Amino acid sequence: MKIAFCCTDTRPEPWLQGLSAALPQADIQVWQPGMAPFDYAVVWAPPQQFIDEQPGLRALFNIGAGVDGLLKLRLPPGLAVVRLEDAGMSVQMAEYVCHALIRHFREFDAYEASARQGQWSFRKPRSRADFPVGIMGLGVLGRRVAQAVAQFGFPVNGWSRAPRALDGVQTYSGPQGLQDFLAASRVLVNLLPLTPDTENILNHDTLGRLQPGGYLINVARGAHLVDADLLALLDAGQLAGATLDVFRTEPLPAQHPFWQHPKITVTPHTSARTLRGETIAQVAGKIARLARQEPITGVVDVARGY
Ligand code: NDP
Ligand code: OXD
Repeated sequence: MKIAFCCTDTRPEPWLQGLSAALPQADIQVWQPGMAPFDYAVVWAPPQQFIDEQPGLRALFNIGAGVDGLLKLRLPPGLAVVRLEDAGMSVQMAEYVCHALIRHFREFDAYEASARQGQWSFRKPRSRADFPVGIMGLGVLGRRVAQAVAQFGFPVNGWSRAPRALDGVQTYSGPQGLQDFLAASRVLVNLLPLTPDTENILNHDTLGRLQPGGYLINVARGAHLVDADLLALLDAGQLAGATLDVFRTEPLPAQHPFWQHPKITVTPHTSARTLRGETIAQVAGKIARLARQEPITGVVDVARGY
């Protein structure tokens, strides 16, 4: 079988080595324009030319969880698009969200400021009951994050498209459940895929429905958030702060107001990185299953967008 590797901004050699070790019978090559047909492809942000030149692919393996970028390309109808399912990302996401949440809840920024001034000053303890955490998206990553947050004793709400039941989580679903979900939450964690239904979902109306002193943690995609609406709510004192890992334009442009805003923490799209070893094991396992005509999980519903 022939496998193309076509990943922008990724050094191919260690991937080729790892994939070849996992699939010794496969012929794996870095794609170049004009190459003969491949059976499968391992991709991240491939050019349209790659898709156009390889109409006979059996499956496209995205080495990330989100496929919004891939689905912007013109794909042949019926091509199986396969996303990464966890592969070591959910625990990273849980670490990141719990860190941001606890840093805010325990007021570590204020303690750091006091320490810089040599001040030994306590702050009044706050109650977890006053900081219900709402998680948008109860998929592979959202469920792991919900579990981790619940372990710390915060009340946890979750919102998904279809109704979901999750131990220790008050769940809501669909457009009809959104307002109640937001009204029940003070800290909002976004783990939705970016689709036509979810673009701009973090806006003045939705963020304004959070409990007073709301806090946003956006770890999904920059286009979920209306930047100006977040700034307006922070500056009006309606939201207490935000931790943002993803942005409409990445890298975040040097002049963007998020960089300098005192209530915003910026990180460079690093909350859950693709881990090469886990990813190769998952992708190679699925290619082997497909080659044996067995079913696989993680196939994206292209019409739904995730
Ligand atoms: P999943 O596909 O497993 O889960 C998606 C969840 O979102 C599901 O619960 C789904 O509902 C829900 N959802 C989708 N559309 C809607 C909607 N219109 N209304 C309500 N709920 C909706 O995705 P993952 O958990 O694996 O990943 C989530 C996202 O995280 C990725 O798409 C990616 O954008 C982002 N990501 C960011 C990373 C980073 O480093 N910052 C790293 C990895 C991922 P239902 O359960 O009903 O289907
Ligand atoms: C992903 C990402 O979707 O890294 O996997 O954002």
